[in-house]
Amino acid sequence: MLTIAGSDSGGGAGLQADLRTLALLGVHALAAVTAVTVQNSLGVKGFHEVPPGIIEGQVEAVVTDIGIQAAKTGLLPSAASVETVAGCWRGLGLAESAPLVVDPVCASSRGEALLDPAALDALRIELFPLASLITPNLDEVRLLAGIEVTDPASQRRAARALHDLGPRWVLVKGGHLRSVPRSPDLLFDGADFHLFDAPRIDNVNDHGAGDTLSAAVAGALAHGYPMPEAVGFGKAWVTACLNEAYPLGGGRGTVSASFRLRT
Ligand code: PXL
Repeated sequence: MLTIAGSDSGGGAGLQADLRTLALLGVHALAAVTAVTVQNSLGVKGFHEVPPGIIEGQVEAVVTDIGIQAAKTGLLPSAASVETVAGCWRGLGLAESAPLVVDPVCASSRGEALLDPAALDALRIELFPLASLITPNLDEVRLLAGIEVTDPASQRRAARALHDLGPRWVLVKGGHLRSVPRSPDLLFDGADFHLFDAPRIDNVNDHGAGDTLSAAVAGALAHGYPMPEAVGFGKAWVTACLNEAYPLGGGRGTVSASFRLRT
């Protein structure tokens, strides 16, 4: 499968989280790099966007030669990069052949803004209609749908509003829903709601959790799981990874799938 994502030099989130997750799921990961972040456990210090033509070249090179069963997007750092990926999807006819998970990365888990308003518009207008699944957290729901999710009713309202933008499925993640004791993720296909409820793991070392979830879901789709089962797998996976998260440097550490390496 293909991940289209940014590099995190701290090794916690982004492309590095995707590659780690997919390797453990037995999925060969093709990688189109969208941005290089200068980052450590304390924060994002710098940023270099990969030119859209090079993003397009990477996608086209691997899709036309190797082929994909599924794909995910992580950080798409500008409107131009979002439009480029959407253009590749339409041009290569991928919407029909490979499920696309769009993780609408808008801010880091430390709250640092990573996208400007034009890029948010491009996500909504160009990419969401091509997505099999979008996986916003509650900060991203606020930025993308203008809805403040505070309880299960507003979580359902947000899922409907985001579904209206065109993705086949929406997963409104509940990890940041502080009004309830657990972490309820709500999946919606325009007709039915599926709730994926798990214990909230209050681990400060949660860098890369969202990327790990969307990579695990996309990896499960690549293995042929139907969407609700793929989301259930991803939710269980990221919960286990939060349980084993470890500290790094002087700031925030990262989620870990070391449980997978025990015999
Ligand atoms: O976790 C979201 C994310 C994704 N991709 C990159 C990031 C981050 C958060 O910092 O740096 C490259």
